[in-house]
Amino acid sequence: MSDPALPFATAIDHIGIAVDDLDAAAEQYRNLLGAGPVHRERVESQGVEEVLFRVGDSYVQLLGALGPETAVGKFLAKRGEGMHHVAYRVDDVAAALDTLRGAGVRLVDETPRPGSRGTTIAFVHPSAFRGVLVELVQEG
Ligand code: V0V
Ligand code: CO
Repeated sequence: MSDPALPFATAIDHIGIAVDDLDAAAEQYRNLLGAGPVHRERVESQGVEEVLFRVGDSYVQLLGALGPETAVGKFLAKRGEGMHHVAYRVDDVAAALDTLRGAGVRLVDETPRPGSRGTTIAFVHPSAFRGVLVELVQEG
């Protein structure tokens, strides 16, 4: 079914977790993971503030909503705190989007956009991945 010459992704970049209180959640995760956050950033275009923890070559991304009408704000109101998305690291987001589009997968973003840490990202609709919202992340 899959072509080993064409791996979809090179790693799990991060797991996004929606939280009500970013400061409290960051403190709790610092104690649980035994290490402090490596990054904090407001991404106005996505309506979030994030706190990142490093785990191996991947991150845990705590997400606070910048308002009730944002993606994470609506998620929190509907479902409460919990896992919000899985982000796959890819070499080329635009190419990965083309591949998925060609496979008939429903996209959220038709074109790549800026993420945190200077990354380029795009979201794929949860219906394509069995109820899990998927993000594609290109570093650098
Ligand atoms: C909503 N649904 C989800 C979901 N959010 N399912 C799984 N995971 C999620 N995160 C379901 C919801 O339960 C409904 O299911 C259905 O989708 C429609 O829900 P809705 O509340 O009406 O939401 P929509 O359709 O307005 O928006 C859902 C999408 C939206 C996924 C399209 O959240 C979106 O555009 N997300 C992409 C942007 C984003 O999430 N940004 C924040 C992270 P039923 O009830 O119909 O079954 S920013 C980030 O990660 C950054 C910056 C980074 O990493 O660098
Ligand atoms: Co993310």
